Amino acid sequence: MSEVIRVAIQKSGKLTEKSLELFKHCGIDFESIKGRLLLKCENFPIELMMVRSSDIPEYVMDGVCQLGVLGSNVIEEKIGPLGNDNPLEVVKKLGYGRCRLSLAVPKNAEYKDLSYFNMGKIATSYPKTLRRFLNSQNLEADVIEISGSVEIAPSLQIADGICDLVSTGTTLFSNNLREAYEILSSEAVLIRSKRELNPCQEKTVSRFLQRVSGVLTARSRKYIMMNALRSNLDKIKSVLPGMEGPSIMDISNGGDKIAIHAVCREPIFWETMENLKEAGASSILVLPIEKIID
Ligand code: PRT
Repeated sequence: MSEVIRVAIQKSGKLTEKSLELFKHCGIDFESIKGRLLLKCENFPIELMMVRSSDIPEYVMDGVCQLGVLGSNVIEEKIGPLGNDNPLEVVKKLGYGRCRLSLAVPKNAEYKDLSYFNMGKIATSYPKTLRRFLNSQNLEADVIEISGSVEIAPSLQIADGICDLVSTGTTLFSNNLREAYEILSSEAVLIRSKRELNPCQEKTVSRFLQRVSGVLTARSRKYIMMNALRSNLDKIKSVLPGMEGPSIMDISNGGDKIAIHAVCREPIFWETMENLKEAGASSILVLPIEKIID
């Protein structure tokens, strides 16, 4: 029974670099052979299949791949909304590739609310998601399917608005458009089929997920070290929300001074460090954490 699992990721595009980086941080090394679409790994029972994002849902559903990394917007478009009826499930949100699918209108359009689109024309590369949204809002509009450069449609006067992915908003701005309504938000997710795998593959999936969780948890936490008088400990604890611990250590020849070490779940800003100093802490160090297994 094979324990090897195949994971589909985007071959080249907005999610590729961050996805490869995630595998690297999980300690999973792939042979790097330019142009090869199936990459083997020597230190983990995993193969990486480099494909187009839009093909990933099918590959995972058909069992060609056991896992896939893609934007959740692609699942919505290709298969349908996530939930009980969807044969795919999200096993981990990955926190990158964040964007939103939005309706946008020409900058000078008289847009007040969604009724602007009723009986109008909307250009999009996401026709299924858009039609579902229009139905849910009891709106009727002509959906014009365009596979790329959707932003140009209103200036060519073939549409009254568009429905496209937005991240920074720069593309809309440069095409004299403005965001009118967010239909859904998206980020990169790790998906699998709801069908059971063989027990050895299930074990590999669990091991892989543990590593991914370890990397993502570590990214959201920081390790903080400082010195202070023992009498200031309570004040210091009140400055640091989301602190686990802390560990308290005596400092040799430090008198009443102690060393305080803790893992923080919340961001530590310069203001937090200034407040710590005011509460009596000195030699404050904030360090990134590479991996965590709870
Ligand atoms: O792999 P395949 O060719 O099938 O997919 P693709 O052509 O959709 O690839 P790609 O690389 O464009 O997008 C891959 C995934 O990245 C998408 O499915 C989203 O989940 C995610 N993502 C995140 C984005 C964006 N941000 C994004 N800004 N995908 C596309 N864009 C485009 C958008 O379509 C528009 O043209 O960027 C433009 C807008 O960006 P801003 O920053 O100017 O607002």
